[in-house]
Amino acid sequence: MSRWNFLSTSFPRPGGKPGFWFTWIAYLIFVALMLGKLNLLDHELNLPYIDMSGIDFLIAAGCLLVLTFWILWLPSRGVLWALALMNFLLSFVIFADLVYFRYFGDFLTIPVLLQAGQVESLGGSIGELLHWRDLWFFADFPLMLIGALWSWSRRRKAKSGSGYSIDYSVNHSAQRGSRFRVFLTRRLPAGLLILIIGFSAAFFPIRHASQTWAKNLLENNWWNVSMYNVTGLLGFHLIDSYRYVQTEINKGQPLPEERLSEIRDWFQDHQAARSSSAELLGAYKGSNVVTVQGEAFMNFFVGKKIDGQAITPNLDALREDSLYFDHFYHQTGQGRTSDADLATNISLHPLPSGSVFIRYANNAFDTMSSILKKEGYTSSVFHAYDGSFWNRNRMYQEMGYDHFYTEKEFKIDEPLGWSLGDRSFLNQSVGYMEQMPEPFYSFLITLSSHHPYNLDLPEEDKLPVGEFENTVFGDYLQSVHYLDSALGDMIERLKKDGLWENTIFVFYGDHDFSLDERESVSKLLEKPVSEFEYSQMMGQVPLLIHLPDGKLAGTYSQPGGQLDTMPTLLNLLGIDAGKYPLMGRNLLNQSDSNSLVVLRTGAFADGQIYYEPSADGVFENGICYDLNTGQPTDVEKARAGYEEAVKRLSISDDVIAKDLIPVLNESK
Ligand code: GP9
Ligand code: MN
Repeated sequence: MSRWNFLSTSFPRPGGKPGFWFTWIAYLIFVALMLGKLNLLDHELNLPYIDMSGIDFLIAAGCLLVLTFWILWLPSRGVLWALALMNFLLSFVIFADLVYFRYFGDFLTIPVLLQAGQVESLGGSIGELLHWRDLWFFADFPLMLIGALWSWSRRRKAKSGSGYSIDYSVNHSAQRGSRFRVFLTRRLPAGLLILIIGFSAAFFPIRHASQTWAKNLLENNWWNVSMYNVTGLLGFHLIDSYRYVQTEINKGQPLPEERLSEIRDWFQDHQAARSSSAELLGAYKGSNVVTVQGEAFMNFFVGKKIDGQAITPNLDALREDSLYFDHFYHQTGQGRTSDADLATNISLHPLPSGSVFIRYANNAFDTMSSILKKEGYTSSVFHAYDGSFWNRNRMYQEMGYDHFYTEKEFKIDEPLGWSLGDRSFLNQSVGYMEQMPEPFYSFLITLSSHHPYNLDLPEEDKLPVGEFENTVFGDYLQSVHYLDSALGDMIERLKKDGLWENTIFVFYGDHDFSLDERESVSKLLEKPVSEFEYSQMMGQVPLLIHLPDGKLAGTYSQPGGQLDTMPTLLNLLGIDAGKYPLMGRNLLNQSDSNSLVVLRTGAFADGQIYYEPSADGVFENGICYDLNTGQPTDVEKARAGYEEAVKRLSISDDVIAKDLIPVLNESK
């Protein structure tokens, strides 16, 4: 027998088992199809640094072999079923990643899949994200079906006597013995060979990249896109799964003492940045706080007009006697709305993958609600939607709210978009506040301006959007104009019922609108918008803080971010935020001139520069922009900020993963 005998065998007889050559050919067709689909995905994503040729192709093929080598260990007939199943599964994964990427600019991860129940609610949006050409991903499915029917009909024929049949007179234990021999001499070595080839093709190039041009790729865990650029999609999912299991295993293990003291020192060193000047500490002690988080509400259109009509007339009026932060960044990650909520109410960074609300709802956090309750506040959160979305029911309990008003507690008298229209939502919420003992903290999350923005608005709420009529961008402007109008009504009511004079009113946007609309934005603003300017617009949301007496009003242009809201508000209420392990800074603290704002992607801004990391994760390949000119400048100017940004993200990740808030509070 030749030593290559594991490769030699025959095609199936009708009704007989498919031979080993047949298995190989089917397997190779499967590999070719999958690589074709991965190539198609890459083409659709159109990312730099990866083009599925050369090394990228080798890694993709290697990962595919590692994922599927075991199929060659199966008995012949099982091979076809396993290939069909894997084709189905992987095609689905590739396609799901594509759709997810079109909306979030990111890849699916295990933690995101654990929040998959939420995908249902994206129904309307998903329709917008599908294209007819996507059918190519499933073009081989009809062939698979024909193959399955063909094999089924041949087996039927064989059973009914025509053609070949199995010889039942053969001794069963002899059959088993020969099957085992076939496994040992053919299938086992074939599968192992494929595993070794696949592992070498994927592992060595990835290791080489992570030791050279993509240094620290695996350690600096902040941007899935840079990981994809090195590992390809399957490699990314393999590493993500490994990391998820590793995180789950590590959850219970305490941090080494040196790391803990490094973290303690960081909070200690930044205590002053969280604290307040003496004259502002407690300037509004005892005031109510009403914070409204606006869905997908960005900053680029605030104060702008379209055909002479203001897009945000009510915010424009509110800006007159409010603090308006016009370089305020959202710091969200995959947890979207829930991340904005975390940043604002807990002052920690979101995770590199998934949502803290879902992954770490059991942690003990210092929250706006829990801290204010110690000062005698009543605290409530309002969101007219299913209370389980983003695991809010559970998380809000841990965050120490007295009550969570979900859709069940609202009269759906203005159905709009996903749920109740913002106008009625805000109005009914104020109705609840009017009954509350003061002081109170109320946190409200709006929903009408959610993707895909195609609201069925009554005529009086429509903003004439001119050339943007019947476009997604036009719909978006309509939806934010509607939220602005609903806010106007809310403020009116707060003024009428006398709450306004004793309330700090806060409004900010949760994140960007998930659209690629640079051209439309430039038309709206009637000026060219550079790529850099557009990326800034995507990163920035407005923050308005109206103080009960309208003092300190003006435009604040130092960079700030959602993590900074909590320390800023606590100090105004007379609570020294320096005492708490928060990662944000007090936006009104003049002594801290650096005002570093770190985004989950590893990008950061300070008063002078904005650093945009490179998709390959290498510091030197990132771009450092001078904020005064908007032009790239020497990347070395960003080095210190970069090191601090990396440090902050990893500290925040450890604080969350190791549930460190109680530990840090103990050691104060
Ligand atoms: C629904 C809402 C969803 O409760 O918070 O917003 P999203 O996270 O998809 O922006
Ligand atoms: Mn949102």
